[in-house]
Amino acid sequence: ERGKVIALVGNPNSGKTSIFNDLTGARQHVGNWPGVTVEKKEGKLSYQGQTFNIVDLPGTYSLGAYSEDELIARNFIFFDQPEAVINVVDASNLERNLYLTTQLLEMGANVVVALNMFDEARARKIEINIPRLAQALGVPVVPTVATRGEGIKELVATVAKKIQEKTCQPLKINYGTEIEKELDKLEQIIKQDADLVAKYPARWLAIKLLEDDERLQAELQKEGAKQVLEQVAKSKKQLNEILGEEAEAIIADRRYGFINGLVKEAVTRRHTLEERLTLS
Ligand code: GDP
Ligand code: K
Ligand code: MG
Repeated sequence: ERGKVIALVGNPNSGKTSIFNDLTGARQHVGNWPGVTVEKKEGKLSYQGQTFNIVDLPGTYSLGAYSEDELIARNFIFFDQPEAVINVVDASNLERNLYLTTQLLEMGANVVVALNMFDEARARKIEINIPRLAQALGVPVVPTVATRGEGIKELVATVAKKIQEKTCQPLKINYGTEIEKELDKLEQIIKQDADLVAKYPARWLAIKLLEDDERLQAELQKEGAKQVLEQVAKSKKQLNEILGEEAEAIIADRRYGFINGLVKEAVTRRHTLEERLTLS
């Protein structure tokens, strides 16, 4: 019987492996992802009579189709369907790390954020309003210091609870009137294709196609999803004419705008003592 699977996802050096070690101790197995030489680490976690399989996914900044690592992470989330995803975030580098977080949330993954390197953030006087961040993202956020095992118990309890509740709504970033209009059109056509709907959330797929995701385009071509691809081409042309830029660039811009607003709302930074001394 397959135990419940929890995947660890995060930017390189966010502390994924440290959290993995905290969760699994010595109960680890190192192998390879099928067909590639990328290392795959798995381990077991026992909690209140349950056994969870923890999978450490390759470190990645995004979930596009630009590298083997990104594809492994994204395919694992869609096709292996882990019960939960722990998104390890470097609290001292929040804005950059949240790019991946928003992608996971748009995919509809069942996410809990481990706000790791919390000691680093504290040392640099970065103050994060955790309830506000959690509310804006729509998922639980647990501060951790993986190297000292701090916050790990809370993290496990939160993930176990999240798995039980199974309440995940994909995050909906507003991409602006023009793009939303094209996303709606695309979604309608995607929803007529039962095979596609069974595999991917329609809105996510629509966004990725406007972003020129090559793997998905190739996949749709192979499966003969002609109507969807035709609408993608039309929408891209339309957006380019109205907005004077590639849809891909505008979508990235809006996503960064969303993250920027989020950080402004949830993070304040006081000057460190050294900075105050040099300022005075
Ligand atoms: P990964 O690349 O995401 O797997 O990150 P690692 O677990 O290898 O951690 C990267 C570096 O950050 C290592 O030197 C860790 O010892 C360190 N590290 C991990 N978590 C923390 C933390 O919470 N606080 C601090 N200060 N360092 C950490
Ligand atoms: K590393
Ligand atoms: Mg690692």
